[in-house]
Amino acid sequence: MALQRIHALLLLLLLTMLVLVQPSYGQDRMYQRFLRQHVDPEGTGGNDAYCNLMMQRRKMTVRQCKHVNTFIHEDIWNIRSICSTTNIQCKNGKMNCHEGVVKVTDCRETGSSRTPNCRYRALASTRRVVIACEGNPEMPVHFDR
Ligand code: PAX
Repeated sequence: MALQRIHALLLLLLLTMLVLVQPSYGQDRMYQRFLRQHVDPEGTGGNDAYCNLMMQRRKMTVRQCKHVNTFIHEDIWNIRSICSTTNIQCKNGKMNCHEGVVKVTDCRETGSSRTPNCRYRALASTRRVVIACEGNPEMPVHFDR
């Protein structure tokens, strides 16, 4: 009887912990969008063809050509670890931004670009980036600069 109660209590504790560490639906949706738009750990990036293909593949050319987009070439755990660095101010004034140095490809739309044939100029570098994070545990939800 006592053993059954302990089992029930342990199960309840486990379920409570699972609920607590789950991101909310909205945050998870924003995190998934961040992954789609900004994370490409395998890619080396670097040239215009990469941007032209990836911007289309990651669905940023559907209704209009997204003007600027950065792909980060780092493991997702490295990117998530940026969220545990000191809070800094985002462009919108919120204090949930964090900075880190990562390998990136910045894709910038060219003058001749027209949807659906969006065209980009690529710039590969290792640079300081600023991302906004939310949730508990904190996860990236927005690329600030
Ligand atoms: P977003 O669309 O601006 O923000 P992006 O990376 O796709 O970002 P919704 O529900 O759509 O409104 N947001 C935030 N959430 C939490 N905390 C803070 N501080 C915050 N700021 C914004 C994605 C969602 O995050 C919310 C925001 O309201 C969105 O939620 O850059 C425009 C885009 O270009 C990218 C980054 C932006 O796209 P802009 O004009 O603001 O500078 N981008 C920009 C990039 O990829 N690389 C770059 O170098 C630059 C400069």
